[in-house]
Amino acid sequence: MKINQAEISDYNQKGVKDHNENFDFLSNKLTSQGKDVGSIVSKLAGFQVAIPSWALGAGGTRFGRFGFYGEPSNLEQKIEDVGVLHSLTQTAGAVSLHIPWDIPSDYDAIKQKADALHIKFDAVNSNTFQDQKDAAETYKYGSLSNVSKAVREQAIQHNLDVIKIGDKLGSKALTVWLADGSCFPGQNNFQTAFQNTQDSLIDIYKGLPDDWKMLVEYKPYEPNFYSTVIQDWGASLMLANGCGDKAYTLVDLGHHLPNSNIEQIVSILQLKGKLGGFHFNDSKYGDDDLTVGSIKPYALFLIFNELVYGMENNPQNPDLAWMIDASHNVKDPLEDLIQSLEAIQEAYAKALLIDQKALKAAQLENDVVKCQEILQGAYRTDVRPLLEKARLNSGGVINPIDAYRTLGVRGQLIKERGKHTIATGL
Ligand code: RM4
Ligand code: MN
Ligand code: MN
Repeated sequence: MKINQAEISDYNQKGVKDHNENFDFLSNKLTSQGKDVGSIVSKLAGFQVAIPSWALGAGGTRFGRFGFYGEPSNLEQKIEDVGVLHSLTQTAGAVSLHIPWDIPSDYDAIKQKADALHIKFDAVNSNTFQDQKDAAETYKYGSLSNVSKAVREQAIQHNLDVIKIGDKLGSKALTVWLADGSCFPGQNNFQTAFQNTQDSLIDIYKGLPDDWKMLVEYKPYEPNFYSTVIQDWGASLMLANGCGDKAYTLVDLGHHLPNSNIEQIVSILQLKGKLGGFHFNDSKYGDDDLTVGSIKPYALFLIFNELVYGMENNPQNPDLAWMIDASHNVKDPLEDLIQSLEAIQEAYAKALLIDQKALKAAQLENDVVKCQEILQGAYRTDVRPLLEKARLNSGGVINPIDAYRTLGVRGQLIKERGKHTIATGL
């Protein structure tokens, strides 16, 4: 299904008066504080976040999975779903594929479909955490870190194949996330596992086209519960440095132990020019993959504060690969993703309101109270009219969730696809 421009304009008519009033009020206030509202709105409009191909269907837990009607059952339909998100929000202009869950059967057709919907192919993700049918070797005891050379070679080859697939679609980055680790003390030799991983990553890195990046993602636990080989940003950074200039650390917000100061990690990686990508989600306990901003919106804002600072002051970093990495157990996946996109834009907009000069001055004077006032003053602003304006300027809708429901998108998808389709993914 495709949402056309006439439906969008029609829908916007009912909200445009309110929007204009709210926007003018906020814009006047911000302008009187010396803010450049036009530039904030255009930064928001330019901020595009990739949708992971595995998050368009219902997720599940190890206790079960409750399907969601009208799920996309092939890659074409997944791209159509991203198209729906993009036409409503105008901030989801990319898709990130997980291989082998989503190998295109007809590359030209997929590229055409994506082009027509203004969707680009972001980083491609390799999967060496599941065994594939007919695979010669098993990943039960690890992939790139495995004690067996044959297993490592199979995993290296898979990553090289993923690069080839991504290359045909126009992707420019490979994301490597490893489940490798151990469940019990003594099961693995930490040094051997780390060294094997480094050597394997170097072999993959050698196959990276010149204009590509390798993004090394870390995670402290799960599915292994005693140790993970790439457990934290330090391990990721060491491995990236061991590969070379085109290798970077990828931060997934859910991949930290409770109370980690993620904004500080982000900041230091940017200082070192080694922050390459970002997976957005939210969590209460572990890798919960919940809707962005649903649990800790202030932490998200603080992370964006560092990102905004880094984007302005650390040109040593590449353009970051932004992606939502979430899973949906009880919500309509598309509604959940719309909420996540909105939360990202909101945190970004609030961070853009921070008066960086005043903050620096207050820091130099050790005026702790003023520092906090500056941050919280920005955080407490209701920036939603700015988001609406950015969407309207780009041809999107004023209120994406309301529009999704008013246009009856899920109902149409069920009519087209039936009830019992199942999307590939987790
Ligand atoms: C992992 C990690 C990866 C994602 C897989 C599906 O926990 O977040 O980024 O590819 O899940
Ligand atoms: Mn992730
Ligand atoms: Mn994860």
